[in-house]
Amino acid sequence: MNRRLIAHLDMDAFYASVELLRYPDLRGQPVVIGGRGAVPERDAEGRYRYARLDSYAGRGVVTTATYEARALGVHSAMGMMKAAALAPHAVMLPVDFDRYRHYSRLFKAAVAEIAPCIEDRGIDEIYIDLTEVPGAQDTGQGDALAGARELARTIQARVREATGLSCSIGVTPNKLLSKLCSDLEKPGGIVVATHDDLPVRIWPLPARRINGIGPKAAARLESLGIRTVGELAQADRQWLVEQFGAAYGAWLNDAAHGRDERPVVTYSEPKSISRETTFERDLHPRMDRETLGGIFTRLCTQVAADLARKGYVGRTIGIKLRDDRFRTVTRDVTLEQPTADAAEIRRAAGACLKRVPLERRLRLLGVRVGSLCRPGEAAAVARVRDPAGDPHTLPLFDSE
Ligand code: TTP
Ligand code: MG
Ligand code: MG
Repeated sequence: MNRRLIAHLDMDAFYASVELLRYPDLRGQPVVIGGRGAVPERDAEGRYRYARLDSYAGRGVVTTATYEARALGVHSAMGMMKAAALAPHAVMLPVDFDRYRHYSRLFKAAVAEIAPCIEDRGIDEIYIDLTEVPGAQDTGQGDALAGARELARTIQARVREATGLSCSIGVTPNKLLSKLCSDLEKPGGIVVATHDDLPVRIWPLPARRINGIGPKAAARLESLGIRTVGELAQADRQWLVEQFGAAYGAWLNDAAHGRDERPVVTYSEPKSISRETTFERDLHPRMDRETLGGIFTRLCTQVAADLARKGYVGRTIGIKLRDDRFRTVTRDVTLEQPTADAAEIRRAAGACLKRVPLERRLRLLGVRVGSLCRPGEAAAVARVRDPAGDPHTLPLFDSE
């Protein structure tokens, strides 16, 4: 039987690397992507003039940074002001999602030419099932994984050829380990590993590096004296079940031992489509009523356009508010019929808003549409739903 070979591929400093393609003179420099600044313009000699972080004032966050900026302590999700304190001379570039989406499609298409079984995990990463790809199972002199290694190199080279960008790849028997391994030798890394490599390569890592151990679980583990994956692996399975419940406890034990049988799922429907915005300054529900109303309507219009572009309608309309104390509130409502209509979304979102006590200034507003389906399926879904009464049995109907 074929040995299971699952790859995880993640692009290196993705947004930043895409920007460096058009501003190659920035290579080797600390660069931070974030905020809504202006696109760089050329001076009289034709050289780009870049904004520096120390000129930034506002509340934007860093989406990503080049490895040179990371060396100064800057990282994703850090406030731009804080980043400016660490790296005042770093170049700052505004985000350009359309461009990143374009390169995302390009690299995925390039991989698909070599290995078609791909699970899309977001803008800059994918899982690839290499098990059946010709050559993947080849063994070389003293290297049972020579074929896998060679294939990973081929994929990496093909991605570079198609996009000019570098990526890192982990290849192991499963998704969990591959996701960990793709991150081990970034940038440009290829890590091929088996269960035998677990003690040396995986167990020293902090437990929170495992996809599925979030900040809360990590803190809980830490309070129980478990910091590394290895320490987690040593913990008694039954004890973990007692601490974390049957499902999660058992999963923690499996994860620490590198056990994961999840298949590579080649296609997935989005669960919801949403838009949100953080204001330049906190807005007061009454004093800034008009401004807020305008932003609210615009978010609904954008979500409606996103739905139309992606070809979905949705039944659950939700809102998200965050106040000046960072308290986040969500409300949603489920409609009789799914919709992609901006006015209808606006009405439903407005009804949700009425259910929130608006006492403090707001810093963020978001609108989402969930329970998505394709327009043609809407009627069929509604029909099947009634007698069954169980939305989970229905294809393409994710009740979240
Ligand atoms: P990542 O793959 O997490 O990061 P990266 O590609 O920038 O760097 P690495 O080499 O470590 O993989 O995320 C992919 C892109 O997603 C990233 O370029 C920007 C965006 N992003 C955010 O907008 N906010 C975030 O908090 C993170 C983590 C990423
Ligand atoms: Mg990445
Ligand atoms: Mg990623």
